[in-house]
Amino acid sequence: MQNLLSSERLRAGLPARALDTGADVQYPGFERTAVPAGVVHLGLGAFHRAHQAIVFDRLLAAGDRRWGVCGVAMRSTALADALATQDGLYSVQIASAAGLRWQVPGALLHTCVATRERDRVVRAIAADATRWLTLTVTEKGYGPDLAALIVDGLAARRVAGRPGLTIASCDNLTDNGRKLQALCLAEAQARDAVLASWIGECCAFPNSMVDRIVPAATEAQREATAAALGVNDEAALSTEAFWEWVLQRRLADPADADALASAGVTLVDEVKPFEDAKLRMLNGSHTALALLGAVQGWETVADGIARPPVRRFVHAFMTQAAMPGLTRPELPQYRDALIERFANPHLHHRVHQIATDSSLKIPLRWLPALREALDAGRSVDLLAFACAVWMRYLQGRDEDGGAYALSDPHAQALQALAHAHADDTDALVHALLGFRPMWPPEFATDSRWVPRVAHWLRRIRAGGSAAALYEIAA
Ligand code: CS2
Repeated sequence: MQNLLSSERLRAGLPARALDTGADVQYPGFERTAVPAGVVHLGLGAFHRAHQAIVFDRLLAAGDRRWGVCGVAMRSTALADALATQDGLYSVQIASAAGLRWQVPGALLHTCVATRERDRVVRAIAADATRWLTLTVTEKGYGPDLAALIVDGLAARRVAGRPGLTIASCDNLTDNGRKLQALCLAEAQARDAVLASWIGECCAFPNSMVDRIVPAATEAQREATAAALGVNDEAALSTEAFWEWVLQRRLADPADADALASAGVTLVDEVKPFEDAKLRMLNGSHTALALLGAVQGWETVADGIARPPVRRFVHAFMTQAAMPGLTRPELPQYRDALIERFANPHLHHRVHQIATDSSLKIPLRWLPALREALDAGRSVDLLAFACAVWMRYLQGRDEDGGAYALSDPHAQALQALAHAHADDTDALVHALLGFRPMWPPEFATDSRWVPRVAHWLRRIRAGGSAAALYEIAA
């Protein structure tokens, strides 16, 4: 079987059908060799390659040559190297109600690895052709190492007399652009006040909301691609047809707004209504579903949605826990569309993937809604149930006795608490809600919250999560 790159049609950059397998495939619609990298992207995971890279591919196909990508894996050498041997090409399977189609985006031109080739990354950020820096480094990526890398690149740009960049965080963080800006400015300030003010004046850090469900790539996906396209692809991905990118109109080059809008990006002055709706409704219920799925032993989000009580719970969670206080237009339609997206049977979005780093996700996804519900005197039961499921999840064993490992920076500390108080529900709830890296102090003592979490954890422990779910979703 041919490697993806060895297809003559791909080399020529011609739109064509797959190698006569009959699959519906869209190849890059532009001559890739003539394109410089105008974007440096940090975090070469599946999400970027199925989201921003496809937007940039559209712009390139429309003749705007400024959006080629230098993709930086933060650590994973295997992925960056596999992509390098395929000349940056990979296939994305897109599953909608209308069926399956494939796209091979051509925007990714070069790859490198931050931990292995740091100088190359710094030079790419400083390069003349570079205009944008985009990021998908996950919640835990926003630390001093990231700031140092970006600021090294920006310092080199300034010394070379080059203009500033648009630096767009595309991670699921509240106020992602502002947070990244604060991180970079603090790092720059510690080195050199002039550099810090140059960054403040010349670089733009828009907030953004990005959305597309992109499960982690699997061997099964690689095999499906080989069967459908007749090529081997070590970096094959699958995703849904839906995507959304809402970006704050705060760009180093304001003219980029029109370019991005022409490719389907929504430019707004205020991202918050979109970001809040997405974090609380999509990501908030994703986390609740993931933890419940891990405890009940089902594999994917779609497996869960296929169960009527789970579907009822998600509907109730979005409607009663997440939606009050949100201002994105047409919330009921947004909710119904989300539940349909979760039900997509082609996605194989594993609950354990979403449960990764839950201790970092829960504060972003559940706390704002919880705080508002408490302030408004509304019931917090759906959130308390979800929280109790998280506590049960920390046991590391599903309800059929199957063991699983937690992938979470706080796993050890949390599991130690869970085991220390395994026999006493109230003590366990008290200890876990007192875990300061996750919960602000008031959530350890609030008499409208703590007893409800304890109530649901007791129900789950006594009769199992399915019975408790049946009650809460009734
Ligand atoms: C998911 C997200 O893994 C997770 O935590 O909630 O990756 C989710 O699929 C995306 O944000 C959808 O846009």
